[in-house]
Amino acid sequence: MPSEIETVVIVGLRTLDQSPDFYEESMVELSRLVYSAGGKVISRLDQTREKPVPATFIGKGKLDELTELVQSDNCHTVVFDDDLKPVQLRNIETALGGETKVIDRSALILDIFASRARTAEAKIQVELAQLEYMRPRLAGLWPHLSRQYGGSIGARGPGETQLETDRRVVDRRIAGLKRKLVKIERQRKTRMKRRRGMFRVSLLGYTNAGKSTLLNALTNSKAFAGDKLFATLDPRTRSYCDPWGRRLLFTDTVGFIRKLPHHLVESFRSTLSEAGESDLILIVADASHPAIEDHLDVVHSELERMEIDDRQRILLLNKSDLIDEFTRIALSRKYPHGRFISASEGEGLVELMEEILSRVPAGDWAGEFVEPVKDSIRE
Ligand SMILES: Nc1nc2c(ncn2[C@@H]2O[C@H](COP(=O)(O)OP(=O)(O)OP(=O)(O)O)[C@@H](O)[C@H]2O)c(=O)[nH]1
Ligand SMILES: [Mg+2]
Repeated sequence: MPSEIETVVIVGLRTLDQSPDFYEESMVELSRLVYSAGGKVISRLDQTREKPVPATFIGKGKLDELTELVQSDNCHTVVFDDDLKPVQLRNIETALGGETKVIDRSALILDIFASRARTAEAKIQVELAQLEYMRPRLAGLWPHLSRQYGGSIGARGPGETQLETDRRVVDRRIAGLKRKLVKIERQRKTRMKRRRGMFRVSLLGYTNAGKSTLLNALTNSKAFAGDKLFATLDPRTRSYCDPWGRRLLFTDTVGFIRKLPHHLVESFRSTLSEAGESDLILIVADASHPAIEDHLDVVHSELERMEIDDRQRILLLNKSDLIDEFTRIALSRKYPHGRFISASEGEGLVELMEEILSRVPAGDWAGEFVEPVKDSIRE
């Protein structure tokens, strides 16, 4: 029902070092993130400035404009495309009258992750990232709340005491979650050891590029794929048996996105470490997306950060069914090593599988596939 959908105004600030195209893509992506979180963008506000205003992020005039917009459209939430400092968050909330929720892109992404996490591991990883994100913002929260409860008397003392208590509670919880993750990590290492000796392929790429669809097509399985950002949070590993009885493992991964909150990257590091153990990386890109170049930049810088940019890889220009001949020629000039495929329509998949199999080194590794791993593979 329309009245139940959260209505959102998105706000962006283009600093002069950002190209208009880059900025525009980021804003379009922010709308998709809002949609993926179950909200609906009803208005958008943009500002170009040399740099953000320390106290309020956007300028005073824009903030007034935002206040008017929020009131006239009766909107529930304002989402900023960049991270807000605690003080900025508080000042903006106050300017908007305290009734409207104000969040930034990181909080929105964390929210989507929280709603998608299914396995115990993903839930812990997301909660950890949320707490780490929230911790420095607690400081802003308390004076704000005490003001709401009226007057300034006692606002500092109890506020600070409460803040300390809250910080301790959050710290304890963070420590507990980290301990749990270490345990899960150990189990993961054992599982990965069992998989040694098998040829492992990881699918990496920007969110919505088609990784899960490709995993399904290559291994004839049914991992969830959907036209939402971050459809996959609990990556699956599927096995594939080639005509000679050799078994390969394919692992799907969480998609990347620009400005991915670093707490999330940190807590998902162990999940991504599986990719670090792989023999071959398939980089999946959405060839039909106008920002494919930016997407690949984000993916490559994440690979560098994960220190797996030295691995054998194949670049896949997916969704080839959606592009015209002109785009195809332009992309093949730009990415001469890229392979056009369509994970959903099947183009290029047989050839891709042949290419993958040709990279499996000869040797006796295939002999190690005794019965086994089935259950651990289908986690
Ligand atoms: N037309 C077309 N659509 C595709 C193709 N491959 C995937 N899609 C669609 O693109 C959307 C995203 O696909 P997913 O496989 O979920 O993408 P993903 O990379 O796993 O995304 P995340 O899990 O969010 O990171 C879905 O709606 C798919 O049906 C393709 O080759 N052609
Ligand atoms: Mg997926």
